[in-house]
Amino acid sequence: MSHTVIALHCQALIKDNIVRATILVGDSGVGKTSLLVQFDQGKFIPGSFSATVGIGFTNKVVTVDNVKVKLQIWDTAGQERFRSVTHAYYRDAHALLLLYDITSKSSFDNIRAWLTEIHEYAQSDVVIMLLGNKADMSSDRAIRRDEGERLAREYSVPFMETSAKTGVNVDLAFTAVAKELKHRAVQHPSEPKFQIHEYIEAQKEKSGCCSYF
Ligand SMILES: Nc1nc2c(ncn2[C@@H]2O[C@H](COP(=O)(O)OP(=O)(O)OP(=O)(O)O)[C@@H](O)[C@H]2O)c(=O)[nH]1
Ligand SMILES: [Mg+2]
Repeated sequence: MSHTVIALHCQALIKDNIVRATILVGDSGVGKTSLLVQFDQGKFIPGSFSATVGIGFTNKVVTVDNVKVKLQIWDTAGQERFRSVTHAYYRDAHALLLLYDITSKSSFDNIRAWLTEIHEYAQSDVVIMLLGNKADMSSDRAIRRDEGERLAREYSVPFMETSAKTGVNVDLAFTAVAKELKHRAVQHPSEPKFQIHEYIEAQKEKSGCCSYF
């Protein structure tokens, strides 16, 4: 085999096997595990809340522009006593979904502390997305959507409201991250740069369109 053929062959292998680590973080009870179960299995298990102990692992393959992106998703425990376990995973994460609960002001107020922690422990180029979860609970809403949008703008991170219960925007959150990671890994010179903010704005389901909000 010539060098060119070997190089092309290796490139194809890399293209077909993009593996990227994505970490879910946020206060206990905001719905990280529920979001992941909805994304992975398409279901929501109502009932008593069972807090994650330590960390959970799920692999999920997302196909982006005919390229398979394997997301290794790390579901962290939000409880304070597991914080040192979470810290150990930040460094190897390529993407990070940061959640708050739209019915919990304290989970929203803690986002700034989470971002400080992320900037301290994670890689500087980590893809960050802010998610306001439990968007189906409109009657208990404590944080308006525009407050989430404003905070996200302040930190230049994309934002959307999700519901692990109804599934609203759940696939989109993970797909947008997978697309960003794929474009970073395989950037064709002729291709325009992927704009995650624009993609999300065009795809997301907003208040007004759905009865959930
Ligand atoms: N209505 C509604 N309830 C939700 C949603 N997401 C999670 N819940 C509920 O909120 C509670 C906490 O959800 P979890 O997914 O376990 O929360 P977590 O963020 O993983 O919590 P830790 O593992 O302790 O960090 C559970 O009772 C869920 O059923 C949602 O989108 N809508
Ligand atoms: Mg959990």
